Amino acid sequence: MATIDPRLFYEQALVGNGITHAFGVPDSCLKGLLSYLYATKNVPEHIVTASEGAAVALAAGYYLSTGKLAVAYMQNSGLANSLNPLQSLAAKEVFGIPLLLIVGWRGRPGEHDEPEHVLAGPITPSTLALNGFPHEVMPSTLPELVETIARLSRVAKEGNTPVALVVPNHRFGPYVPDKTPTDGTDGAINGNANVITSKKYRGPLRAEEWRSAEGELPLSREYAIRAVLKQLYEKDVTVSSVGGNSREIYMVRKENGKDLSQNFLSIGAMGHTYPLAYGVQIGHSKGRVVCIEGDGSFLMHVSNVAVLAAHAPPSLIHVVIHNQIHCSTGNQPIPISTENLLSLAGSLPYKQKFFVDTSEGLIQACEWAQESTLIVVVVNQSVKNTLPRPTEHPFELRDIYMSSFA
Ligand SMILES: Cc1ncc(C[n+]2csc(CCOP(=O)(O)OP(=O)(O)O)c2C)c(N)n1
Repeated sequence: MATIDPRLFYEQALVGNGITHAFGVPDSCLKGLLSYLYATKNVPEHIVTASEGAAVALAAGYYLSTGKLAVAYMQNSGLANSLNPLQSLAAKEVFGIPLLLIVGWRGRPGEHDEPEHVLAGPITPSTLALNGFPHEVMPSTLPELVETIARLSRVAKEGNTPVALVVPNHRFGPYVPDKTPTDGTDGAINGNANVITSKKYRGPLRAEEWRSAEGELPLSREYAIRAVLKQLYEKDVTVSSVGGNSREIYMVRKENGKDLSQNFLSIGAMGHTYPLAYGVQIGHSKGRVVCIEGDGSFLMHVSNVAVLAAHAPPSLIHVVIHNQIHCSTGNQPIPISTENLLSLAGSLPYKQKFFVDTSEGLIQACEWAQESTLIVVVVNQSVKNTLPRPTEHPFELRDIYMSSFA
């Protein structure tokens, strides 16, 4: 069978259909296409993520600020890794965010493959079908493929849904790169950490010290969120994680009589808030994007932060609210000590890092944030007994948020 030239696929099938950005985790079925992307595209046109869920979240965020489809590519083994943000964020039943999955098809029936693909291979199309994601198998000629991508893009946009191109092995021909492949980043790693502490808070504490501070923390999560929202300029937007912090943002906006055009409340996709915010900032040049995330969510897929923060732009600020619990599900402790959480955060490649536990420290950190920034806010565990939940349909929340980028 003749193979498809990856460059022609990118130029004619993707760019020809208005798709210029691709995010994902490599797969051998996509080898030729990936060689082309590695050799010719840089961040943010091509971003290699630590997990497939982050690729979906990036594509979703990119859509919110640009109204354009992006590719999230993966091996079919990684489809399972991406299902949570697909099902609880992008699905037509939730926010209805169109994007194009390109899924390498290992373990295809009739082809000999490794044992780990024996279960997932044959059920790849039915997994997509079961989730209601329209999909097509990659055809073998370029004109057909251009048509297929046009059709899938149309279905994605008209149906507000993720769609998928399933790619059997050996369909892409080789691409011989004319420069050494990179990791897809601009090489910026681990700038100088700028760690400040408030008067009371002394930076990464030992566990014994931390215990003695328990109960004395002045800030609540709600107060921290109010303080961050007050620091926003007119063109700044937020992306917040599942659970109580999004509900507190909702509460504050409603009591101030404001609409939610500045705030994307990510009611699903736990752990994918930072890639989502990163995707939003790709299409947002007029202001900052502030990602407000609980510590449980942050911890869930922190490897994606470890990759993305290295090349995050100055306009992306990550605020992690450390209350030491999964507050939204009944206050279960998060399975990491503050000492270890701060050590972990301290090792991540943001250019500036602030650890604070007072409102003065938090406000100062927001003012000082000039580059890719992390602010860990250590808060107490007091919350209101009842927090409102958005009554608007997610489509309404999506559309009002997207209106702020018009
Ligand atoms: C993938 C996934 N796993 C689990 C949940 C259930 N869940 C909803 S909110 C939440 C806790 C989030 O904790 P954190 O991010 O620390 O925020 P907090 O509730 O403390 O404000 C959990 C576990 C979920 N929504 N999605």
